[in-house]
Amino acid sequence: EVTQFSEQAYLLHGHVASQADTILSHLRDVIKQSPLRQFVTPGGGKMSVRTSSCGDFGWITDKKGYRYTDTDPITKKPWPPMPETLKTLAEQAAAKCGFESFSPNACLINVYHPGAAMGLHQDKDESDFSQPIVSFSFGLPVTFLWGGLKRGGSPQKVTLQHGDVLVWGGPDRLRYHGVKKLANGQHPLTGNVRVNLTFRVR
Ligand code: MD3
Ligand code: FE
Repeated sequence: EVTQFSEQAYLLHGHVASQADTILSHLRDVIKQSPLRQFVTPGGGKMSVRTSSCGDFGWITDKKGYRYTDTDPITKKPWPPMPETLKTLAEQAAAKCGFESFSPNACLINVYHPGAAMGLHQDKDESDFSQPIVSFSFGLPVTFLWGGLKRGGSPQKVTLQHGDVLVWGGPDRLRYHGVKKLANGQHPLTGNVRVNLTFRVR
């Protein structure tokens, strides 16, 4: 079942739920090589979300700013490769929404514990905004917020659940978005956390 929010913004309900076990085991492998960490933003605040990356590039932030790098600043080694199954699933989801030539080279892994949230922001650290962003959600549900192309106004709310896939492209690629504070809970596959993957072209 597909919900279209806007011109080129789609929610594929439970689309990767049946592959969750496989995907999560690939992720456990990735974060053994490049551990989850809480970044400090240029403003000096520590992010509540725990993050890692896989693929040719990973997203980082520090006092100097937000950017993609080809090495993990903790391990000083290249980011772990993007598991082929994950890349293929992301490409298939994008294709279902009309993005036939999507080939992500970065996958950002966000892990939310209860209390973690992500404020409204735009994803602007990539070089080609004509490329969509594909996200997979696992584990605990959260309220996702999506707004307009400018700050201000009240964002729309939608619950993201285990196995849900979002695809944002075209004009919707630059919408403000975020997630509300994660509530306590338990999920059979992830325990007390929510896991979000975002596949991008740097
Ligand atoms: C809409 N992550 O990593 S995923 C992020 O749940 C991020 O961890 C959130 O925002 C999370 O940057 C939301 C869904 C998502 C991702 C990117 C988008 C929605 C988007 C880019 C543009 C518009
Ligand atoms: Fe984002």
